[in-house]
Amino acid sequence: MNAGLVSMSNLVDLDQMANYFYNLQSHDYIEYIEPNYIYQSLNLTSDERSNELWGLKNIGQTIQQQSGVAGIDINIEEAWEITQGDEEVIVAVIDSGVDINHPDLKDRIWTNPNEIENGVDSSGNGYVDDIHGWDFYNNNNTVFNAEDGDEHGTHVAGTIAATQNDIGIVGVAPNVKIMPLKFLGPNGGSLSDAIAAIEYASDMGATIANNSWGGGGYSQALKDAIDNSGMLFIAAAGNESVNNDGGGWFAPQPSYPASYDLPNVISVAAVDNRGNLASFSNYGANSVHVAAPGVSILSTLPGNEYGYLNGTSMAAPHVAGVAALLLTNGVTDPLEMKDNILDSVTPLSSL
Ligand SMILES: [Ca+2]
Ligand SMILES: [Ca+2]
Ligand SMILES: [Ca+2]
Repeated sequence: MNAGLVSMSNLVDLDQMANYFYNLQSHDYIEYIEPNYIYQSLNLTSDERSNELWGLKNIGQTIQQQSGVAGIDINIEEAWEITQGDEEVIVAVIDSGVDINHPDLKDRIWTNPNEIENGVDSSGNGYVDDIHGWDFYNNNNTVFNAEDGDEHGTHVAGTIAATQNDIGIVGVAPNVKIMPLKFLGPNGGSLSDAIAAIEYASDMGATIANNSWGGGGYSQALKDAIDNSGMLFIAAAGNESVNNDGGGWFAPQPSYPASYDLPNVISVAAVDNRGNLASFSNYGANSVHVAAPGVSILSTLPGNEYGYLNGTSMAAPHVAGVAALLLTNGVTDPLEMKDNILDSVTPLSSL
């Protein structure tokens, strides 16, 4: 006879339990007896607030007053059994600035291997002292400016790659590097700066770019820059609650850059911790490819802070992190990365 499993769901006093086992175990036909332990779900990592990262691991925990549905997450633990990323993998964050001194980000920031701080363009790429990227908004090498805010890019960077340590949060791909490319200031950014940032990312070795920004009309120049970049271009679908496929009176035009019909673009909608499309999220059966966690997302904020933000801007970096794990695992072609991501999604009835 095989070992039996005894349900211990009823509370008993210890003496009673010991006697119960003693009597059973003395039976000739029973090899051993063990209690059917009830295991508690452990925190995702030792990072202090990892249990708040429902997008990575949703066990039904309540986040900002909304209880989740277990399993509505990106299933990160299975991916991490294979890889948590590699520092050779560079994800460009084309956004506002990134607080490169944040304790959860400082070890995750890309460094230009051919540049030194000496007042001249040592690396010969047209940018002077671009040690950790470039600020296209202020046109200098300071990729973080507290006076500009720079919360947005800092938050996005944390979702992609915050360090696994004992503090704060952990990113989707906690071993990869972030290339901070700032083109958004307090009042937005320009088309020409966006294009320059995309070209920089591509030229300097990023294979994946996160683009949690949008607005403006169709631009052939921007479309060409994305097309020619050779990168996987992950773009937030937008937060206007409209159908990016267009056609309706309320959606006179799609949301760009997410809606450029290019093979290397992934457009990302946002879902909440119950698997529902976020009320603000754009959608589109043809023009939006995937949805990812984008409501009540905890991540890094400037000045050693953490906070919750909502938006398709928060969903896109979850996908960028997944792409970075794929790249680490040998999927080097951006179009293959996209196919892998689109082929591995779990259908949701809300979508
Ligand atoms: Ca340079
Ligand atoms: Ca230099
Ligand atoms: Ca951390």
